[in-house]
Amino acid sequence: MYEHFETGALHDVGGKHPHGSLNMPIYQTSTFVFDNAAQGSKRFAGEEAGYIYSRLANPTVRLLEEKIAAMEQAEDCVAFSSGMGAVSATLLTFLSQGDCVVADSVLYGCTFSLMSHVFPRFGISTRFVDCCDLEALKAAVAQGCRLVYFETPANPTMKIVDIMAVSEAVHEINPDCLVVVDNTFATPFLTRPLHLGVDIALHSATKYFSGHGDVIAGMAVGSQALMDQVRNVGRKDITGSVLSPHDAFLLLRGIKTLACRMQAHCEGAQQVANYLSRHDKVETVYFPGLPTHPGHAVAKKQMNRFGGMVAFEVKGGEPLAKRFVDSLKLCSLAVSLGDAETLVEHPASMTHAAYTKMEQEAAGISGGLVRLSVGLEHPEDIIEDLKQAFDLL
Ligand code: 4LM
Repeated sequence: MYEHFETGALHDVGGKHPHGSLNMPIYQTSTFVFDNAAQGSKRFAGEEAGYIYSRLANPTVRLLEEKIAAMEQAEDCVAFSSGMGAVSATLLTFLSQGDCVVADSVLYGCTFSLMSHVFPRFGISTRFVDCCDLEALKAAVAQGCRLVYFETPANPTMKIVDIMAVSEAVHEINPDCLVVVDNTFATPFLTRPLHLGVDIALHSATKYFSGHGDVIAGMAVGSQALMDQVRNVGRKDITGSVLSPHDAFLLLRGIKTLACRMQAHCEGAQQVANYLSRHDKVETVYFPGLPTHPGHAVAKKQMNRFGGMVAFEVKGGEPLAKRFVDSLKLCSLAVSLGDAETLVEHPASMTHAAYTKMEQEAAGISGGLVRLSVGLEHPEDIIEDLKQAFDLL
């Protein structure tokens, strides 16, 4: 393991690859041949190390898992074929009928949907709270809870949750209650949640890990004991949400440049947020790097920089927000985030459309809210595009 993040992201765990290949080969195989029946039985019994079948493990995917575990300074990582694969497989590994989840009210729309619409079908309930309100959180956990779940920065409002304060409060009430954070917006380059007391961190690796808008993938990281269960139950048996070796290769390529891309995303987002905060057609800017953001002090404590995501409310609400996004030329109107290109979307009608109007209001997702994933273009060009779109309002 290397001391500096940049070096660890570039140099492979475990050294050289076959034939001196600089990059890990793509082991595009579903299955692995045993020497004999005795060897096959031993592998199945866990008495001999070695590959069996790519739903269980694959060398290219395994290297990626080891690399991401090292980046998060976690004991292990399990890769999935999507971020939602990571979320659902991890949650279903640990939740049973009759269990209760306590979750923050601001979540990615499909995660919210899973908890509020799908889990009840299996007898799993969710109490939604504001994890910034520690008293409300403690009261909800004290009523009985198997797992606490939140995002920080949260999608799409950029709410910052104090990871250490939440982990300590929850574990004090119930040491067995799992604290799970979705670390997609921060990445381990900005925040390492396991150091701050959470049990499991999740990622949509579709976003910054890939960085190029060409892969759908997810990750779970945590202790060996927890990840063994996630791998053997949530991935192998429940969801079968297996990452393909080719997508693992693309992710290994993407994460070589994660550190320098994140620096540029953070720099661009800060400049864009500063510009927006001075614009008279903007009601509010949500970016943790602004001193006016309610989570600024906590963000300074738990993030190395403030990330590449910015949200803001356009004055005049939904009609003007939609006219604004329709007028952008450089920024692409698309969901997803963390790509090289700047992406813009309207959360209330797109990523968070699964929330009812009332739920959106409670979570602070207004019709005027616009979300920007600041890309790697020159920040002045992004600002110029925003300016021409505002001028048309
Ligand atoms: C989006 N997000 O917001 P896959 N966790 C977080 C996310 O933002 C997402 C996922 C998990 C968006 C997708 C369209 C915080 C996704 C789910 O899309 O399944 O890799 O990740 O624009």
